[in-house]
Amino acid sequence: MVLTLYGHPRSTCAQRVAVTLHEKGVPFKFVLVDLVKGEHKHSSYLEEQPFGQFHTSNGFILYERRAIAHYLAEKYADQGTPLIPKDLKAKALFEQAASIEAFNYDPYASHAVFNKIFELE
Ligand SMILES: N[C@@H](CCC(=O)N[C@@H](CS)C(=O)NCC(=O)O)C(=O)O
Repeated sequence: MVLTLYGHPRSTCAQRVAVTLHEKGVPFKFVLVDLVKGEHKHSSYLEEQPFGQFHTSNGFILYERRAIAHYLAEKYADQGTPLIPKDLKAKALFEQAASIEAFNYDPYASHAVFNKIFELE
């Protein structure tokens, strides 16, 4: 079953997953969820994603961009660009960088993106 990415093309969360799929050479289907029209808050959508945000499914529903990217990196470890190191210390440094991105960088960068690019705040 082909993996389907449900999201909006301008969503940086969905874009991150799309980049991961591209790097791993995984074909996928993109289904537009129109955030402007509020499609992500419809009851039918909330049955698959209770937070009303983007997600992926290939029969296995998954959300949270970092969880999806890690899942794809490990599921397709043997194809495309290697994304998560196997060596213990290299992997620890990867996890360190991932935590810095999630907790020290993204909270500030995402506000700047929303302010300066999307002008939403
Ligand atoms: N913690 C989630 C956040 C997902 C998220 O905020 N997605 C945005 C698009 S980038 C969204 O769908 N926003 C709509 C909303 O939260 O109502 C993740 O890291 O994937």
